[in-house]
Amino acid sequence: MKIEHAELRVIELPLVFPFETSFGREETKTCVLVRLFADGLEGWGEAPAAAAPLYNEETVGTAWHVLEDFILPAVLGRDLPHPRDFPPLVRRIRRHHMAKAGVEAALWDLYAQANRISLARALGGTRDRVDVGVSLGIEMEIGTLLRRIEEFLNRGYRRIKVKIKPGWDVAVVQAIRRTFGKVRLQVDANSAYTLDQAPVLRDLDDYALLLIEQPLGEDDIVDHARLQAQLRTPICLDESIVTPDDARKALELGSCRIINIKAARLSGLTAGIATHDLCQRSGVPVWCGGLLETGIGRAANLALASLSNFTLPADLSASDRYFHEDLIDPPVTLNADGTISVPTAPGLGFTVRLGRIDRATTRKASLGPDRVDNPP
Ligand code: OSB
Ligand code: MG
Repeated sequence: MKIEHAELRVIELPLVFPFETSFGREETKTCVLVRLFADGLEGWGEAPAAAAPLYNEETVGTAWHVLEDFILPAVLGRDLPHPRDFPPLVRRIRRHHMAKAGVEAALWDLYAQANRISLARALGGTRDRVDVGVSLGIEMEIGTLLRRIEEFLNRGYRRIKVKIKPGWDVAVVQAIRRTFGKVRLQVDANSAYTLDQAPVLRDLDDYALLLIEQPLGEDDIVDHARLQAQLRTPICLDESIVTPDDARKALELGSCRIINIKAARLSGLTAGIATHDLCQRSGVPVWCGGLLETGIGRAANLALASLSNFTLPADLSASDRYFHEDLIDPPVTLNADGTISVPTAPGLGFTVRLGRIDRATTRKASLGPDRVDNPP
């Protein structure tokens, strides 16, 4: 299909409650949304770069710049029969994975709509519901976190992930185990530790965690291999895996036993599928991570998580865990069995609510083969 026109937006949406990780605290979700027009259809994608370069090196500002000046000019006016034709067009643009992923997601949405199939089916998904969990941030006091966990267990979540950092780790996990018994539990350090802190991470071995996510540096698979050799708990890498080949190398080195797949971190759904397939061939389980996406990004994650080797619960929660009002309808909801259903309608399988998106938009531009900036 020929990509006729594109629209870029920065949106800001207040979170239901602040989310604090070892790298910072967010009260508002900010990201770039990509809307592509082709053959009378429109496709939507989310580039989940944040306001500041703290999770990775991208920001909404860098994503906007690279989308406007490099990525979109490579696709506008072009005929792309399949979304897989997109990555080669932008391969020479180094990194900027989230920016690329926003366009690729919109192309997959268009492709699935044009073929009257769900995005999940277009991606090769096999499941009709996905096992999910909730990711909870660092709080001022352990009691506050325990109350949050209780609230989410009552809502039906069956897997809890908590953020850790030095000084907010073993005591927190111990309190969770004391209060909630053997609930499925995992922790995420977002690179807050160094190898000389291995003894603290070894103490976590006593708490039957599903995994420890990204304990060490985002660019360091060597020390992760040293650490994994000292731990019984599986290490799962998130930030360190930005290409399918990174996954191969980390597995070869023994840097982790599980991989978190976020299509946006990997540059798009195609690279997400490739990473999934590589892990599957190696007998390594994967799960679908999240970046507090709006319904637009979450719908794509949900479709991806329906592939067969996503065997651990996803960081995909219902709309009401993130926002008072999501950008899609119906909102994402949790089933009684702690799963989320994968939509079967064409494309994303949800209705994108343009009025709500307009109200959340803080910056907008329209780009065509002859481009018009900031139309009225
Ligand atoms: O490391 O998994 C992470 C959110 C923002 C940045 C990094 C991470 C996260 C999450 C949120 O854990 C998961 C979700 O979207 O529910
Ligand atoms: Mg993580």
